[in-house]
Amino acid sequence: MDKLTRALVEPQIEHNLLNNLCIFKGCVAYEYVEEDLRNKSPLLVQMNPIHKKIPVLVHIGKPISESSIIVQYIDQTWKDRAPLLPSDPYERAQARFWVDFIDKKLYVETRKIWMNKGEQQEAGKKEMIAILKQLEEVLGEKAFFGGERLGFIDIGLIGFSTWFYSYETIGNFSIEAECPKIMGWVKRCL
Ligand SMILES: N[C@@H](CCC(=O)N[C@@H](CS)C(=O)NCC(=O)O)C(=O)O
Repeated sequence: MDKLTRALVEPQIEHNLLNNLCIFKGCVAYEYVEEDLRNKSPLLVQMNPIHKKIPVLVHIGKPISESSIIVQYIDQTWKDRAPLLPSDPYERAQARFWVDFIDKKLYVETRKIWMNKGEQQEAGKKEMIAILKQLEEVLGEKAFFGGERLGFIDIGLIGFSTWFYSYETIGNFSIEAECPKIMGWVKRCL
């Protein structure tokens, strides 16, 4: 049985999100293992000796690390049951581009909101809203970034939404007011 050391997303949204993904609907058996990051298990250290971070997917005894690499591995391994990336090479490249954009930009800019006050915090808020507006354009009128069903970009972004409430509280602003389409998408995902 495969072991999924913590899922691809934050635990509080895990179960609802996983229900949306065919791979986790019983098509593929897996075991979910919680990690205490203050007291990392020997399994985690053994399976991800370079970064010692979650998530790690262990498939047939072999570990795969880094969220977006895990999702691409799942897509390729269970393509018939759980296609997550587009089949068209150009569209696939575009999906990878946006996940890379989310990974590189969103975390860095949103950190400014909770790490700072005053001008730097304001700059973080402005940048976060600009990033989300950009992503709203990518979403367009589709239900999900992947179209009718969750795909690579949806999985890449949804984990960040668990922090939205904290950013809004710390930064005293409303993401819903600024980016209603993104908040509508979050609700559809969950
Ligand atoms: N780039 C990695 C980041 C993984 C990551 O930062 N994991 C955090 C938890 S969300 C972690 O394991 N932190 C423990 C540590 O840094 O020691 C990915 O996308 O998988």
